[in-house]
Amino acid sequence: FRLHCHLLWKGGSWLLVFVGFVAGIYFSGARGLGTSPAASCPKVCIVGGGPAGFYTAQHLVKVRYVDIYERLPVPFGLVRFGVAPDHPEVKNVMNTFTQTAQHARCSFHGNVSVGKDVTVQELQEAYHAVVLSYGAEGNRTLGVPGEDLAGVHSAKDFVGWYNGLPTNRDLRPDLRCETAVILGQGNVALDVARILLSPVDILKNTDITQPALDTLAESSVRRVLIVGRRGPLQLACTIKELREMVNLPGTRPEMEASDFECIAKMLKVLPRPRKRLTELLLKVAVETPEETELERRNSAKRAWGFRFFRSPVEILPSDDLTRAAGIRLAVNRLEGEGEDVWAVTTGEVEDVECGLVISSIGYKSLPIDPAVPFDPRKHIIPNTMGRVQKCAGLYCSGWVKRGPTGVIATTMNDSFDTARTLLHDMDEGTLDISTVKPGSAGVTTILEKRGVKPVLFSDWEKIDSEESKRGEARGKPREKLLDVGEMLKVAWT
Ligand SMILES: Cc1cc2nc3c(=O)[nH]c(=O)nc-3n(C[C@H](O)[C@H](O)[C@H](O)COP(=O)(O)OP(=O)(O)OC[C@H]3O[C@@H](n4cnc5c(N)ncnc54)[C@H](O)[C@@H]3O)c2cc1C
Ligand SMILES: NC(=O)c1ccc[n+]([C@@H]2O[C@H](COP(=O)([O-])OP(=O)(O)OC[C@H]3O[C@@H](n4cnc5c(N)ncnc54)[C@H](OP(=O)(O)O)[C@@H]3O)[C@@H](O)[C@H]2O)c1
Ligand SMILES: *[C@@H]1O[C@H](CO)[C@@H](O)[C@H](O)[C@H]1NC(C)=O
Ligand SMILES: *[C@@H]1O[C@H](CO)[C@@H](O)[C@H](O)[C@H]1NC(C)=O
Ligand SMILES: CC(=O)N[C@H]1CO[C@H](CO)[C@@H](O)[C@@H]1O
Repeated sequence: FRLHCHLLWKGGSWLLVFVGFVAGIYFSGARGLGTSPAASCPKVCIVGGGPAGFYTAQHLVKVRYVDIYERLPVPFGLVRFGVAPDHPEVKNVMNTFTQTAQHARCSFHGNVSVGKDVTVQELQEAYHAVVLSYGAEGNRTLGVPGEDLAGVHSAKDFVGWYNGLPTNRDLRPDLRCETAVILGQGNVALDVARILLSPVDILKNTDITQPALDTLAESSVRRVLIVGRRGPLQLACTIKELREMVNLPGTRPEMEASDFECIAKMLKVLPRPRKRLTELLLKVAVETPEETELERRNSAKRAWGFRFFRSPVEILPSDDLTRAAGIRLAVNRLEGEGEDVWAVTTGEVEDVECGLVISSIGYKSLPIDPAVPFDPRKHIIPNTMGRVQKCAGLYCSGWVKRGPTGVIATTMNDSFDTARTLLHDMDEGTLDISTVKPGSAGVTTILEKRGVKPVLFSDWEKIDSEESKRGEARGKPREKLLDVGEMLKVAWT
């Protein structure tokens, strides 16, 4: 076992390995691969194969063995199942993740649901450290009557549907209505609005799933309202995403000028990113457009707009009570000052007719295993700089560490931070790595007993090439497999 360990380690201690082997001497108690060839290999595993998992691994593989356990047979988390199909450049990070997965000290084990197929305690018995990077797989709920009606979806499910997440394959949203209301004004809300309104010609060469493309081609949705409980100065999307809406072919903005009273005079006190976002918003919402823009808007068949100062009160049912036919919104005013501004209702309400309601008010992490502490209020794993509180050897990174906000670069930074914390603990001796642990060999035995067969990275590469092949036939970068059973079949043949 130790010899095997040494042979895998290519990082500059070959001579020592040789000397150690010939002499048959095994030093004991030494810590860290680099310090002595005879030290046991400290082993780390990561739960979740999204950006947090891969970036944590990227930093750790420089000096440690790292195994990644992922529930799905396919890697990359929200880069595959979240990032919009018309943002292919964002998905280039998959190349970096692939390099990490192919590193000699990294291995990927898909189709393993931690908390179900193997417990966190079992992982801790097999590894010196376990990093939880399993993201935010739940959605926040509106908590209003009518939320369960047909025609009401969480953005998480809607996005999962057009991006081929197996659990959302059967969502089949009904798009035979004129108006869709999206609740929430973050970047996810804008992704959903853009997908609903994009000309199918733009989407057809992306990796959007074919069933979603077919449904969108038949869509009657002509108007998308993006509703926020606070005002234009609290808009949660970023400027690049707003600009994409503004420039979306075949659409015109439809705003209410009264929402923007008093905004212009605030501009000069705003910090720079907020100022630029607000300037663009004002340009679109209240300024008189130039001639060519006016013509463009007049010929547009579809419309989108923000509605501010509105909170959902109730989803209104159709006459036969079977599905959503509208939404009742409470009219708000703002209280507080500066960054700390919140909405209070004025008592006034307003009804909007719509056949589709998409709630995009944020994702939510879920507890994974009773052995892991969980903050039921913040919906994160309580941690200090990535160390799970009161659990030696447990760490966390990504959305489950910080909450469901931040772009991939933010997730990268905080994953590197967690990896540094972990290595620091190993080097300082606060994390015990003196005992020999079996690593993936131990977990594989447990999984075998339970009839769970992992999908290795080389298996995923078969799925990947099958998807590329199917995509090529349609002029798409890939046509995703939508069914776990089919993924497994391709992986294992
Ligand atoms: C719709 C959407 C679009 C986005 N678009 C962009 C964008 O264009 N640009 C950008 O920079 N950022 C974007 N982001 C943000 C970015 O996706 C996140 O910052 C990042 O994905 C968070 O990484 P994570 O690894 O913490 O979570 P995730 O990406 O969710 O990864 C978690 C992984 O853990 C796995 N997992 C869950 N439970 C278990 C379990 N029990 N056992 C094993 N594995 C498990 C999941 O299957 C998943 O693969 C977007 C986010 C969303 C929601
Ligand atoms: N292209 C990209 O770079 C991209 C694409 C998608 C996602 N992402 C990132 O992924 C992260 C998650 O995005 P997100 O859009 O889900 O989250 P988000 O940016 O936090 O936006 C959530 C929105 O929901 C609203 N909201 C929350 N609770 C509400 C409630 N109870 N009632 C009414 N409205 C409520 C928020 O309004 P309040 O402000 O009033 O709370 C906000 O408008 C973000 O950091 C985002 O930037 C990036
Ligand atoms: C969000 O998730 C809950 C379960 O946590 C579910 O019951 C609800 O229908 C989902 N959808 C919406 C729109 O909130
Ligand atoms: C990530 O960290 C670097 C270096 O500390 C910093 O310059 C950058 O702004 C950070 N990016 C994000 C998105 O937080
Ligand atoms: C988590 C998961 O999807 N596990 C699957 C792994 O593969 C077996 C088939 O061998 C499925 O039955 C499991 O559901």
